[in-house]
Amino acid sequence: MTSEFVRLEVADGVGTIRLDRPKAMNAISIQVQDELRVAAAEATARADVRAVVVWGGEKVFAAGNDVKEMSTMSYTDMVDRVEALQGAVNAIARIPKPVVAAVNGYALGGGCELALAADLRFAAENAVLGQPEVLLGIIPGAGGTQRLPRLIGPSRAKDLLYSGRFVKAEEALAIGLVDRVVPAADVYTEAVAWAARFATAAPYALRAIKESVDRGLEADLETGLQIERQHFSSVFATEDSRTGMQSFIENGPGKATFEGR
Ligand code: DAK
Repeated sequence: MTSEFVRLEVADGVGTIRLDRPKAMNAISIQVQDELRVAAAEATARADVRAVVVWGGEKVFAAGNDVKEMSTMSYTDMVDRVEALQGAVNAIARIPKPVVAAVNGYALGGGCELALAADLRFAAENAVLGQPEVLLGIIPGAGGTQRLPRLIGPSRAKDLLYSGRFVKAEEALAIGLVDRVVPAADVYTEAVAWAARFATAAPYALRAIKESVDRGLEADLETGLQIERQHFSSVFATEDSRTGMQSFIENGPGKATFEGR
């Protein structure tokens, strides 16, 4: 499939999933959703992608799902599409590598949900986030009612979901919706710098951490600890675990060169 609005750009171990539909403020149409899934699959599969940045460019992250397209869809159209639609954002959430969203400008509705699917979010000082679906008479459908309360707590999430109000970067930082606020010109480079730290890290250990945290958060503590035990044991099957521990013994902490095996 040739992608028109979403591309994966890879440099120095970091893959950037770049949304590029500027005429419609990166609105996430069905085509964009399909292309996001393809990009997520490629970022997952490629061994030269060790960490991922999701970025919408310097002006806007994404103003939401494509309202014009959505307004033409019937109930049965939506029943047929809903899993695929949610699947695009889930595909980003399930990339088994560190993923950071770099948010310039608006991240609204499906755009905010896309940012929520990342492991963390860096925002520009001019970033504006929110879930304004209720103002359209609909609700978030790509994880907003689930990932947002898990991230910022149910009361704050309901305030945002019920009102549909926009949240500026400063408030987003205060409530934990974003993790770092930087000047607009620096958001992407800061996100790439964060991701680049993992280009030489042990990828199967990172994968096991992500899986343990994400799956564990969906479960009770005892189940989460069991998930952790399984992943903890499984990383002992990697060459990187031999390399890492041997390097510590011989050279001290943090000096291992990992082969990613
Ligand atoms: N969809 C389509 N076009 C959009 C758009 C969107 N979400 N947002 C902006 N645009 C278009 C505008 O229509 C306009 O197009 P032209 O008139 O030039 O053709 C162009 O982008 C520039 O927008 P504005 O003229 O409005 O620019 P402003 O700077 O004045 O305002 C704004 C920017 C982002 C504040 C405003 O455009 C706005 O409020 N946009 C809508 C934001 C919104 O409501 N977003 C939530 C959409 S609902 C699902 C999964 C997920 C979802 C649904 C289902 N399933 C799994 C089933 C998610 C739903 C949503 O995201």
